[in-house]
Amino acid sequence: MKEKIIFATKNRGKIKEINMIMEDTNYEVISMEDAGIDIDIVEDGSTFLENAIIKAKEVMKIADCIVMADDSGLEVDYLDKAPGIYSARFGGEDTSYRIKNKMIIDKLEGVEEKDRTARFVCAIAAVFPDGEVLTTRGTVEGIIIHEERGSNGFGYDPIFYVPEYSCTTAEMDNESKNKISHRGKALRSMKAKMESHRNGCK
Ligand code: ITT
Repeated sequence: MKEKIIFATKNRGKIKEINMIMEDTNYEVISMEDAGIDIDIVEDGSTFLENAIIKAKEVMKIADCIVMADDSGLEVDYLDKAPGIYSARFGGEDTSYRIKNKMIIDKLEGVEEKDRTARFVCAIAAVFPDGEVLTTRGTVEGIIIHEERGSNGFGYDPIFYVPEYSCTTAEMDNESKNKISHRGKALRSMKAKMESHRNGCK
């Protein structure tokens, strides 16, 4: 039987991507909602990693299995790496991504291609019932384009163009995005670390 992991997120886009990556493991990843956990977590860390640990530990207080969480976001170099850890709150928590994306595009008005560099960052924390914490991080580099393109993915995907693939992450299917994405990379590293942890290595 597969071992259960609760992924401490309310973001359905993330759960969809995570389940695809964890499919071939001995773990069954379930959302907080599926675990019947409905709590609001204050993400008051100063880095992606601190926030990921905060989320996982907060849920661990009321869970009986491994809890994993990620904190992720978009860093735009021209905006001094904003919105960064404030990506979900940028322009207001309840503001649609159509508007948030437009706000980023507007802030980069007139900015040359070479200065439109950005990256998605993802930090993942896995907290075990014995208190052990494993962490990983992944990034993907891209540029901010001038208008939204594509309807897959979520959040800032429609304005995040990956030159290597000549498309935005919203124009990739889930499988392709997972192969190159910040979350895909961080999660595959986490899979490897958990395998070593299972075998008794640090
Ligand atoms: P949880 O905290 O419940 O997991 P959240 O959406 O608030 O959900 P974060 O705090 O990690 O998640 O905020 C990340 C935000 O960064 C997310 O809402 C998106 O706006 C953006 N983001 C992260 N990964 C992304 C991706 O793969 N594609 C597009 N946008 C992404």
